[in-house]
Amino acid sequence: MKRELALEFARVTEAAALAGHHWLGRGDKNLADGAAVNAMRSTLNSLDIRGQIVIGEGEIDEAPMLYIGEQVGSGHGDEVDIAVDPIEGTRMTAMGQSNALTVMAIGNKGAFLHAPDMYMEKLVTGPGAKGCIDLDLPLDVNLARIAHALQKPLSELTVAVLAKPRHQELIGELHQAGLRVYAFPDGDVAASILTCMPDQAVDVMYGIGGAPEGVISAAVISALGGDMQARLLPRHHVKEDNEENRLAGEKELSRCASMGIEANRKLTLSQMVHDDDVIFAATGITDGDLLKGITRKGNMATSETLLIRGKSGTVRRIQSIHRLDRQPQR
Ligand code: VTB
Ligand code: MG
Ligand code: MG
Repeated sequence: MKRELALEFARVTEAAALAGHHWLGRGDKNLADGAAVNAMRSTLNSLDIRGQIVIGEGEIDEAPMLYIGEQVGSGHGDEVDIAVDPIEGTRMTAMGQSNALTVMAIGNKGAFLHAPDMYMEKLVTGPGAKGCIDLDLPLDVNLARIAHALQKPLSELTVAVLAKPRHQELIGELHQAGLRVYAFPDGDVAASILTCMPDQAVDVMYGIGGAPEGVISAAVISALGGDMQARLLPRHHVKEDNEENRLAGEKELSRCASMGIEANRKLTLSQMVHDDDVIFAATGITDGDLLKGITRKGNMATSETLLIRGKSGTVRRIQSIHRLDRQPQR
């Protein structure tokens, strides 16, 4: 992949974040998502790449997707696989809450695991504890190993956990065990990245969220030298075990079978991302721990983008001022 492409991808997430931000606080997740999807698609199509969407999103959020298998780009140039989440945090965008972002990971053909849109259990840690995690072992063993690797007592370990009902008991247990919990309402891609950022307190991210976002997280965690393991879970093992969820879960399991991956089985980082030549771009839509959100004043908008190249491990933050009255016609 040509290095110059990295900046082009930053322009893609900027465009999607700006479009999504237009619907900030208007109570409609799908309008926000649709706008971000359209902006992402048209910006991607303006690039000289032969791209294929391998990770999109849809069923979990019932969102308008950049669908899996969709071809993007001019049809000339590098052949790349693309994993997208045009808005990670549609609810936050619709409700005017923090931590919403646009994310995208690009790799060479075949770089990413092709996972169906279902739930995924994820355990993520930074470079300091790489090689210490094993999702087949109990969480407390993993946390003890991570604390040991980071040379700190468990009481100094900060674990980020999605604050969903399914994790309530776990959060209580972590408190009981004397750990510090960062319980965040939504957005586990951003929370996963915090584990690799030297200026952030989060050491571990654990919990069940979306599988597409899990593969995107794996791409950026591998680029940043952190570690991650995961496990695909059918809906009825995550949500209430009722008929509707069991039916949906059975469907997910048969999709797994047809894609040649097993659910309920540990996936290592290298099984999710096969190649470290990845580019990751994320632009903040609303203010968060990782990125500043979009601001608008008349025809001017500002954005902040995180741009990471796996090959060099370089992390860039790009602050932009956009003139909305001078956007190119694509
Ligand atoms: C959300 C969201 C996450 O997964 O938790 C979602 O906040 C799925 O969980 O960032 P629910 O269906 O229980 O809301 C993510 O989108 C991604 O992992
Ligand atoms: Mg989304
Ligand atoms: Mg999402």
